[in-house]
Amino acid sequence: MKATFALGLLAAAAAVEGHGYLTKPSSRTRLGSESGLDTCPECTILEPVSSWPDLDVAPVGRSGPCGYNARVSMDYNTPGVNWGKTTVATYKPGDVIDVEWCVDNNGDHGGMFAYRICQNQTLVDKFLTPGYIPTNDEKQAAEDCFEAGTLPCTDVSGQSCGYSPDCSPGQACWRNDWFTCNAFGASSRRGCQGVDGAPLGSCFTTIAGGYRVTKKIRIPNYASQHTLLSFKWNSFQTGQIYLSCADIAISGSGTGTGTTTSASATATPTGGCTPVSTVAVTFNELATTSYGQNIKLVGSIAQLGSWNPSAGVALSAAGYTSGNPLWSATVSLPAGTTFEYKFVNVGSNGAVSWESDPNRSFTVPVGCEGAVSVASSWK
Ligand SMILES: *[C@@H]1O[C@H](CO)[C@@H](O)[C@H](O)[C@H]1NC(C)=O
Ligand SMILES: *[C@@H]1O[C@H](CO)[C@@H](O)[C@H](O)[C@H]1NC(C)=O
Ligand SMILES: [Cu+2]
Repeated sequence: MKATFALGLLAAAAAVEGHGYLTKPSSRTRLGSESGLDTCPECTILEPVSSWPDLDVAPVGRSGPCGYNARVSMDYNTPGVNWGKTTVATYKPGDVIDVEWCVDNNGDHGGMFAYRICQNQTLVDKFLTPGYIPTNDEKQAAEDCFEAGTLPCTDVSGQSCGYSPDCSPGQACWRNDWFTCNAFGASSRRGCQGVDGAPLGSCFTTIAGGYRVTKKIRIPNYASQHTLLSFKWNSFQTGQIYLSCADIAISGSGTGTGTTTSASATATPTGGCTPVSTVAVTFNELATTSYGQNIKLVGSIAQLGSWNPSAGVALSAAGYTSGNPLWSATVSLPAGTTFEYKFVNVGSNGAVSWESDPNRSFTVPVGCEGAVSVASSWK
């Protein structure tokens, strides 16, 4: 009896110490810490939840995809004093970039972690609005989108993507799209700190000093002037999940948008590839239409009809369902072209209704990617 009781106390003590957060690119949590408002950036915890072996089952609740730090009552799902209002890094679609999180010396619970991007701007915008705290339903809807937008380890060629030594074949954690920490009970290079084997103090935590954990991820072929990179670490030892996010831009132009505040957040080109001159840009627009109506793409360049709807590009409804009213078209455009555009709804009698202002804008990426896609919803 006594032994069991003592073990219970130990487990409870372990559960309130340590932990980790996204440091590169600079997460909202890191900026909260650097502003002096968050006295324990590694303490943004979602608990108690089922974090293992199924990495996807726990609802995020108020933690949302950006994290809630109950210790300092800080909700990182809304812009704060010096985070969330501007982007901290600008990447290009297809870039392979270095990312880093920091695990505390007292709270290295092992397990697995992932980086995610939600490609639905409507959902993400809720997290970019100063003064607005998303509801738990909005947090969960965004989390589901982030889960669907997991950036697989296996997307980066040359990166080794192993299975968790604490997971067995057949368990839900037996997957290598997520990244894994080393064995929780290993005698050397154990847990998450063992991934890099970096020295204590190689990143900042407030409890017992941190160990950096670095990986590479590939930015998807998606464009947004302001979106979020969410980090999620599922603990093996405790029923805990750690969430944090960073404000980033994904842009073909790579200039004039956002500011890079962390040198290591600078995008690293994939290298060794041949730049393309023409890019196939696929526009995926969600627009609910009734029978006889069609969606067209009209914009400032000749390829998009020079703002003349009759000369615009007709979208296809081949992928349209009532649950996912998808219209799409692919247009070949010269790399580096910048243009404005809108979608129009053309009725069966030819009447044209335009999306609301402002105009949308896009710059075709310059680089090695021959194809990109742009997702949007009728506005
Ligand atoms: C994006 O989210 C909105 C709001 O939940 C939803 O209505 C829309 O269908 C989503 N778009 C896609 C492409 O899933
Ligand atoms: C959108 O572009 C059209 C054509 O250049 C222009 O007339 C209109 O003022 C633009 N709308 C906004 C809100 O800037
Ligand atoms: Cu912990």
